[in-house]
Amino acid sequence: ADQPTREDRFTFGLWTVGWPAQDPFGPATRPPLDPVESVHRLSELGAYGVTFHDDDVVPFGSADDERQRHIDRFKAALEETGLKVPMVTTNLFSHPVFKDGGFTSNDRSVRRFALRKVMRNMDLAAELGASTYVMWGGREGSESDAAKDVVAALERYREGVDTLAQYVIDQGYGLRFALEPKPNEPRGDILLPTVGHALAFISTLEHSDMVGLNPEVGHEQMAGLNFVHGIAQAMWQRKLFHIDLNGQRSIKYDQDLVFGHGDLLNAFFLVDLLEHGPFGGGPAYDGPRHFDYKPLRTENIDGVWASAAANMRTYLLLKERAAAFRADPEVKEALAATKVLELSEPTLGAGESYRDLLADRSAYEDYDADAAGAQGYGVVRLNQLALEHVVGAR
Ligand code: 3MF
Ligand code: MG
Ligand code: MG
Ligand code: MG
Repeated sequence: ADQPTREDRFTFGLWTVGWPAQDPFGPATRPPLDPVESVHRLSELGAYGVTFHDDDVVPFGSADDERQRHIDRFKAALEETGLKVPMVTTNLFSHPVFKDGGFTSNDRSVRRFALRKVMRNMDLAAELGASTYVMWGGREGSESDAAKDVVAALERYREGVDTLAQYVIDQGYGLRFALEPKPNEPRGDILLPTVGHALAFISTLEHSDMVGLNPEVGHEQMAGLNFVHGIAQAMWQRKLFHIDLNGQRSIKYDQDLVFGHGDLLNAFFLVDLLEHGPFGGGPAYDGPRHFDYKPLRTENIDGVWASAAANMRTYLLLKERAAAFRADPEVKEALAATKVLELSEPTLGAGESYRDLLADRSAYEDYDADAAGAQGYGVVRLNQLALEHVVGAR
């Protein structure tokens, strides 16, 4: 059960296994990896698909014939393996032209170049049958509050996303956009820093129905936030279009650890929510289980493939543990004792208005607040049951 199959729909960014492990303090520790090799290896490991930035497949600045040659090789590998490309994205962060941003660069010509770069890659995404187009605005931000008019930048961000949505509509592409929030790194502060900021931004868009989120575990945790809460809100607003799974240990640089190698208990509740939906009912997540991690700089190429396998195995183990947790009669009883399910009951009765509430003496005048305040919710017992399932003690 912990051997991944295509039905598990695990996907990997080409840039994840392909990261040669250069960092700000030292050069690469691994040779470059051919995307064609990655496709074959990931397929053998049981992955369902791969995702990529334009520049992961076609080096920036390639001439047209060179570009086509790269695309053809990549497509041939997809055909040989049967791997899918459910999501595609754009690199608007590596080339120096984007050092002050893509959609929100102060330089208008850069913004126009960025939109063209995205449109060109969207054509390829549609051709490969992708359904999600991710936008991570890693250079959209600033280090100085003097050097960026954030109000104007958000207006340009909105203009950019709406322009691209119109392009999708006019071309008849089956693409939806997923914005990926991140609080910082590489910019000192990045625009749309959290799930909540991005959801608020989406509500201002002309084509807001076509735009959702691609939240990343580590990005929310870098901001000290609870990823499960962020995912729950995205689900509640029907905006969980895609997900970046990985691990992060507290508020520090973006670690991109293997999934589960950060906050394990939070990862368990995440898998539980994705697989089963909310405790009180509601749809589960039905998109790809996408890993955006970095094989540690200490690893050689064998370690790269071992770490890719570790992501999937961890997910499957947590999925199995979550199923056991949900099926455990003692957990069911503890959930009821904690009143978790009572939260699904509307606060007002059917047809009841605030007038009826005002007339209900039992709700206020005769209410025993001290008795309600004295009750225990049994949260620790429930949490311990979860922990015991995670460590295999139950
Ligand atoms: C950076 C990221 C990005 C995005 C990627 C796909 C390079 O922290 O997470 O990875 O996930 O651009 O949209
Ligand atoms: Mg990350
Ligand atoms: Mg990231
Ligand atoms: Mg990511």
